[in-house]
Parts: sequence; C-alpha cells; structure tokens
Amino acid sequence: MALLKVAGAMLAASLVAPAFATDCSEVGTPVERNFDKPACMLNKSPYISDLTLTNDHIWVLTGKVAIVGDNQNSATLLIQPGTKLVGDSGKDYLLIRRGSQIVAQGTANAPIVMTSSKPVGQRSRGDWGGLVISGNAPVNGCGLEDQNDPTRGFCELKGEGDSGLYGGGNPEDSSGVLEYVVVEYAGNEVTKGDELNGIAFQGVGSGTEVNYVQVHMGFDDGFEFFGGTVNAKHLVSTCNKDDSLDWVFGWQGKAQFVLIKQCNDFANNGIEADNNDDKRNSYPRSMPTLSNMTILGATGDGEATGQGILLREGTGAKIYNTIVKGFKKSCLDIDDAETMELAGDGESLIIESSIVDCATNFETEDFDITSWFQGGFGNMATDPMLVGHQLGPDSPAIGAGEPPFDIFFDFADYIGAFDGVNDWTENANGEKWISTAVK
Ligand SMILES: [Ca+2]
Ligand SMILES: [Ca+2]
Ligand SMILES: [Ca+2]
Ligand SMILES: [Ca+2]
Repeated sequence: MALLKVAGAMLAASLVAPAFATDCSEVGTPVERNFDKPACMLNKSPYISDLTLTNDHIWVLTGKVAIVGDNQNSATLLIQPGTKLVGDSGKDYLLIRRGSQIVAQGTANAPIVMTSSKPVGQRSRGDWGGLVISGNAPVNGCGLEDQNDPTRGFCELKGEGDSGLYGGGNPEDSSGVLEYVVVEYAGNEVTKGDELNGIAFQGVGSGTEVNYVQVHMGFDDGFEFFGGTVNAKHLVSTCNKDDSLDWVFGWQGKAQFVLIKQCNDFANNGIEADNNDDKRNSYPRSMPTLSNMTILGATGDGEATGQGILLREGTGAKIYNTIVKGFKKSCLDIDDAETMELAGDGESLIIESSIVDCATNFETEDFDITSWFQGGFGNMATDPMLVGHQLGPDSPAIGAGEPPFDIFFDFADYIGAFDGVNDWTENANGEKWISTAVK
C-alpha cells in the first residue's frame, strides 16, 4: 500500500533486494573499527550520484555527509533494511539537500539505525550530529507576509548546522521515505541557538513519506519541523534533552500516532510550538493537524522541567485525541497575544477530545487557558489510567476519540497513540523495533 503513495524512488527501494553489496571503495574508504561488520567511512561528500548503503557494512559518517546539490546534481540515497550508520562526533551528520532524496525503508524486524559509533553502554546524547532533510516546501519569515499578493514569491531560510538553504514554492515536494528508522544519541550545539536535532525537517514537502520513526536520546530536540508540509505517522520521541517535538516557521503538516516520553535527567517541553518569533503573524502560519498523541512528562527526580504542550509566537494548531500527562510545570500553556488571539477565534488553535493530567494542568495567563480547554469538544482533565504508554482496561480514553475527518488519518475511536490492545512500537513477534535503552 505504501508503494502506491510514493513514485519512482519508492519502487526502486523495494525492487533492490539485499542481494548486492556496495563496494566501499567506490563511495568511501574502508576502515578498521571494532564493529561486528566491516566499516566504511563515508568521506567522499558531496555525493552527487545515487548511492546505496547496504546492510553488510557499518557506514561511518565523516563530517557533513551531503546528498547534493541544492536543486542541482540531485541524487537519491537508498538505505537497505537493517543498515546501520554511525558518527564519531557532533560534526558528523547526514544532510539531504533540496531536490535530493533519502529512501530509508527499514522493517519492523530490521529497522535502519543511525547511532553513536561508541559501544553500547558508553553512548550519550550528542555523540554524533543527526539527520537533516531540506526540501522545497513553503516556510515563513522572509517578510512576505501578505498572503494575497500573488507576486510575493517564496521564502528560503538558512538551515542550522551549516546545512544550506531550505524552503520553496512546492508544497507537494518529496524528500523520499523514512520508514522504521531509529535515530539515537544525536544532536550538537554548533553555537548557542544553532543546534543539530535528532531529525530536522527543513521545508520538507507532503510528497515525503514518514512512518515508524524514532528519535531517542538527542542532545537538542527530537523532531524539529522548520516550516514545510511533511506529514508523519507513528513517531516516537524518547529521552530527548530539549523539546520532544518542536515546530517553527510555518509547519503545516499532519501527524497521527505520536508517542512522546521524557527521561528524568534532562527534558524541556513535550511539544514546543512556534510560528515566528520576529514576525508572529508570518505567512504561511504554523498550523499542523495532529491526532492520537500520548505525551508523557518526566515526574521523577532530575533536571527535567517544561510543559506538555507550549503554544506560542503566533502558532495555530488543530490537536485531537491527545493525552498529556505528568509534566512538572504544567500540561498546557499558551504564550503571546498573537497565539491567544488564534485560540479565541474558535478555529485556528483548537484542542478537542483530549485529556490532560498534570499537577498543574494549565498555566495562569491573561488568557483563560482553563476555560478554553474545558470549552473544547470532548476535553477532559482526568487520569487517563495508562499502563505504561498503553491505555489500561478502565481508561476513559477508550472509545472517547473523535473520528477522523481527513483522509490522511487512520480510523481511531480512542484518545492517545495506542488503543489499549496493540502496540505499534513492537513487531509481530512482540519485539521492540524502537530503541529501548533508557538512561
Ligand atoms: Ca532545535
Ligand atoms: Ca527546541
Ligand atoms: Ca523551538
Ligand atoms: Ca506561559
């Protein structure tokens, strides 16, 4: 079924069986490392031709590994199921530039893993840079605020971590496929305010397919969406040091089935949602549609602080069927006059059929967040009665969800990312495809 959704690159991914091996010397340099498979340094960036990473090697990212160019010399990076990519330092990261694609299609039995080169047990946040994908979908912040001006052109922004330009005029742009991909121990503070995240979607378009993807133990945010229209299903963000899911500069995508779980040692917000700090009404406005999220804060001893969902700087959002539980500061906060105005209009910023359960559910502001949430259809401030991240047998979330309204969303009549029976973080044998190493 997934095959039908994405054109050429996807077909190529499925037709290439793991029957051949990429010769390391063609794309990099063989290197002696203490891995369980031969190691190959990817040190011939920029890669301007199609490239396949086969699962018979461990591929060592060396510096900025760029699949280029910027809408020229475009290439496709194909990664076989079960393939591992590693990095040695925060400078090592994988960049898919505008016009190029990544086709990383793992399986529940053989996910694609991008991780630290250190041995298991010695890994920590920020051991390598992360994954950055840039596309040609709209972003905001270039002073093109008049949405009715047909001559306004499109906005391009400069990506974090010296990743080049992103954004453009094609909402349907495709940067490829990410499926059963785990990104862990990534992130790098290049300079203050310029950080590599676990996965950065920079102006990525809706032609891209994202399904079953985890970011674990990142040094900055788990997933960060910088504008764009990319949609996603089955996202897992665990133990990331800053925000588990962060958006800014006009993200207009959709997401369903999202599990966020913080760790006690460090964490900021579950969701940190911005439009644009400098120009809070910038167009296109951040306005994602999100359903079936389970957002779990850190409640134990440690430095984790933060809020479940922080909506600010003029963001819109349509949030349904979501559980927010256990954040030390609060479950829900809305900052800035522009954001409060959207919350007041009854359609631009809404939360419905959702459950909050924090010691302090709502921040006290000029805007009455308590009444706003309680006035939303189907909302409850109550114990969701979870067992782990699953709904327990007596959970009030069972059967309380709002049916889907948009063809992107799968049918789900419950609140939260899981239905109380099936656990999509496991494969058919009951084994986790996600990384479960928790610090
Ligand atoms: Ca970030
Ligand atoms: Ca952040
Ligand atoms: Ca942010
Ligand atoms: Ca506040």
